[in-house]
Amino acid sequence: MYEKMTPPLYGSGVIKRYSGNPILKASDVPYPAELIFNAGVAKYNGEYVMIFRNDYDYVSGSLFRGCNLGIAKSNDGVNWTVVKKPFFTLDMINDPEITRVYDPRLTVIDKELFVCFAVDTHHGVRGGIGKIPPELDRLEIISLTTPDNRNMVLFPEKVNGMYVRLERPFTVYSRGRDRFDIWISKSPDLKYWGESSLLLAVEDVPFANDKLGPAAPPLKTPEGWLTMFHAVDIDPKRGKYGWEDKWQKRYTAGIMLLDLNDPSKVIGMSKEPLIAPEADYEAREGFRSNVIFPGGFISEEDGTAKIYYGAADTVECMATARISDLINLCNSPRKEV
Ligand code: BMA
Repeated sequence: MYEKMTPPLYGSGVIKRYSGNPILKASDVPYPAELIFNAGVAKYNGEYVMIFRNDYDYVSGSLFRGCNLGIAKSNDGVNWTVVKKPFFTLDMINDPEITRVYDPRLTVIDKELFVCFAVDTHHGVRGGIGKIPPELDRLEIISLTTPDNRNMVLFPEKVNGMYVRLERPFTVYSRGRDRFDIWISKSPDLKYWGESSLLLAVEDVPFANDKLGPAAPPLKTPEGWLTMFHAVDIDPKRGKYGWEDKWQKRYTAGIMLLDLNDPSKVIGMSKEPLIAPEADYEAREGFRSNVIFPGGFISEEDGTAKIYYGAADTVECMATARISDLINLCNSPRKEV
């Protein structure tokens, strides 16, 4: 099965990488920072807000002693200024059970800012949802899943009176180690979640053989919810990429359309990656080369979208595309591979 995935993958021609990539890197951050990546981005109260992951104090292998969340602001979504102090550090929550909070995704719902995040604990990985007040100075936790779950993201509005989230449980026993799919759940209040169903399985995605995960809040379009995800293929023949001794995975971005009235139905999907690691800062440099990890998807008035993604688990990058082109990709027939 893995053999099939080894050929190079290329992203879609409708994507344009920002020529000044990366848009945020460790040297832009005014406190200890080594890897700046996997950010959530939202347009909120007249400006662009980004909350990014910062891994620092490198030990060896994949181990960093520190991880916090930083915050940056921008007037144009391109040029960012990092706020002097981190937005979130572990000592702000005084819970010895929690060892790390990371990979934030921001969603504005009814003019309020919410964040989903992954939480490592001594008893498994949990998906968190929190509210961020207008001062952007604290995280108010609303709910945490049971382990193992992460990569959660909220829709930007209720659908048929219910909040909706995408999520990625780790079905280690039933699906085998690393064969993880995207699920969808509903809630009346962001706290209690249910009516869960499978949304997209690894075998539905021709460019994945390992696992999938939700990316950024879906964009509402007349054709459906335009929804990005990440897709992972693993190739045991890959050896050392980046700083680690062994890194055999490749993360790409995919795109699909979900039914407007019933987002648990996938109504279209590009059968090829939307973004594959191709630029040096994605494919050849950094801590874990070959990683595209999208977390922000912002629609602009001119019909384009800004896509924000972590590259090589090292820097934060941006690409743009016309929303109509992205919709066409989801509706285009499968190319034979
Ligand atoms: C996933 C998460 C992400 C990371 C990716 C690639 O499992 O840990 O935060 O970007 O791996 O290393």
